[in-house]
Amino acid sequence: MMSSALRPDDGTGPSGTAAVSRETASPVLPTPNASVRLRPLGLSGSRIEGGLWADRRRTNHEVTIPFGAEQLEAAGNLLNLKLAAGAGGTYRGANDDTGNTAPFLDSDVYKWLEAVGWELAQFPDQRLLALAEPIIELVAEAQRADGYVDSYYQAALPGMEFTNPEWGHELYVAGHLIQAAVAWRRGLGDDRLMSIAERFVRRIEAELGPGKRELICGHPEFEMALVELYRSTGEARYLELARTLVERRGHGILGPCRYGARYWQDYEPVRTALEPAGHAVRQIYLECGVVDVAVETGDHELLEAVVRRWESMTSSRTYITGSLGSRHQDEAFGDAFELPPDRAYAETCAAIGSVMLSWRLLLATGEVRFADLIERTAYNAVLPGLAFDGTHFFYSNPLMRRSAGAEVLEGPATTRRANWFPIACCPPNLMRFLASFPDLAATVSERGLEIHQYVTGSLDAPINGGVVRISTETNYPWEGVVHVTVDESVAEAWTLSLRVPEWCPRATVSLGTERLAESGPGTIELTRGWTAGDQITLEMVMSPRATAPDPRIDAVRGTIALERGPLVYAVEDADLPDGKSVESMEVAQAPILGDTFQSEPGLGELTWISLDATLRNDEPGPIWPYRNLQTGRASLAGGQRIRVRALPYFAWGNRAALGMRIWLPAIARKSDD
Ligand code: FUB
Ligand code: ZN
Repeated sequence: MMSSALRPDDGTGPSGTAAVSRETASPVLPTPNASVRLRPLGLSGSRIEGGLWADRRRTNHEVTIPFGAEQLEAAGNLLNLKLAAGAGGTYRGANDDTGNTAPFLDSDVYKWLEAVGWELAQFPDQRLLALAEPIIELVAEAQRADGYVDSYYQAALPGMEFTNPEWGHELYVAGHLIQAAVAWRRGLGDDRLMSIAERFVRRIEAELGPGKRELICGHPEFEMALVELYRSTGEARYLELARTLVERRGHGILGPCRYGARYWQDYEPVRTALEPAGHAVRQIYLECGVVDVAVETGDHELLEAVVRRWESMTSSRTYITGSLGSRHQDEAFGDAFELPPDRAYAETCAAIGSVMLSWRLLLATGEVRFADLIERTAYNAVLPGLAFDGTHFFYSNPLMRRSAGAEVLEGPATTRRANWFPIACCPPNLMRFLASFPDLAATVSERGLEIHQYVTGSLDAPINGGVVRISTETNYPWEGVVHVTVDESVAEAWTLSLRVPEWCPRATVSLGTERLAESGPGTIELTRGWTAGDQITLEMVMSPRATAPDPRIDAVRGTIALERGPLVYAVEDADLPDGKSVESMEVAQAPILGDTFQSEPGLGELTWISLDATLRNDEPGPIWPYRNLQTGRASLAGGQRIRVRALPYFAWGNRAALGMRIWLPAIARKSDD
């Protein structure tokens, strides 16, 4: 149940804001001419009303976003904009690992504003509006007469605008400003941020638009934002600028950096690059812009190039959680199959970017594999980033924490969840992700309505000139049963498409007592004349399973992971006998798995998986950790046999104990063990 503070939008918008005609409230809204198969329903057409996502989204609205405003104040992000607006003082910003002041603090303000825009579009709330109003005014005051607005260059490096395309992040910051502006326009009919954003883009165009200096930004982001600006304003020159920037990339425009040109994807044109490379968030955000340009210009070759890299990414550079980026040093994709669990960087933003990319590819192609990756990533790579209390975050999301590992207290590699980060980055990205998440649940097409993500909620879809209204009820992801009720339909037949996830061996669909279809992974399409009151039940077989990694992922060879439905599981020290560590745990290669739905203090209701495990009696002290197999035994097995329980990975790190692992060493039992 939504609390009383979260009442659905009554359509009037916040008082005192300039009303413009409303577009569909969606972050990605292809034009009618775009080459896409599916179209978003937007936040007024796709609503989440109960279950796990409703809970996390309520925490986001009531706790995380207000907390974010406090942190933006405390960390200096707002102060910097005040300096740009003429106040006295010194620019504040944490140093990055090169010792330079991070130049992109404004982007966190814009991500936060975007989150508020999408939230207010769904749930009018004077408290949130009152937090956002002065910040919007502050951005307006900070903007210079020539349209430029970037507090770093205004307050810390005046006169140096557009001199450091590699690290300056100016277009990255502008991209986030545009996305916030799009949220406030589409969600609320409020154009104040939009006019600021357009004036800034004109200033940027004058500097590096077509026929001007051949610049690109070291951090992609502006490209996808520009396409959205084109979609919202109808101004073709924004699309042309996005296309130009996409085509410029890959020709060595940016100077070399210590990690090489792959770091910022300037080593190979986007049409010919075969693999994802370099900094994960940069690569993923670039891909989003490339897809947007491709579908708006009908450039199939460009789209195919992205799909090719998506396939390379998913087949060899994606963690089981859906996370991306195995290298801390440069926050980068590693080599193929370089996926260490304990040293995983797996930035929350890279996972959010992965969802953003797969959503665009889903709209473009209609292929269910993209919705599958969205599901895996949303549950197992994005959700873990936010603690249940709503005020602690993970930036990096490793798949293992050592029980006695070194405590890192600050920065992206914090061992425990942190309140905030010196360079915030991921928390406000989580806020905007959760705020706009319902948009990902379903789409509409020429054929009918497609349901991609299973939630309790309701959908309104324009079909055959009328409106189809659907409500869905489910206890997903804990159970695989989804009830779909047609509340209102149109006279003509239309197709209801239901995704059968990649993890599901078998699903059936019934209408009342009549069995309509049965399927493995893929899509069940039901075409008929639907009438109000029709009740469809989708039943997906959901049981715990053990998963083995590809042997080429050397770091986890000889282990298994536990999964159930869309969720990846982990074992935490908190669930072992006192003093025992997940590091000494061994399980069978094909364990017998049980599952129980139960409530746990601090964690709420979760389905746990149980299995037998051995906790080895590891020798204490400095012994040689290798054994001669000619003289020793094949396994260290022997120790305490216990029944252990695993929890959904997204719930880890909410209790005091440190140790956690997803991949469990699996021992083939031999008679002499
Ligand atoms: O450079 C801006 C952001 O900071 C990147 O997207 C993140 O990876 C973090 O490094
Ligand atoms: Zn981040």
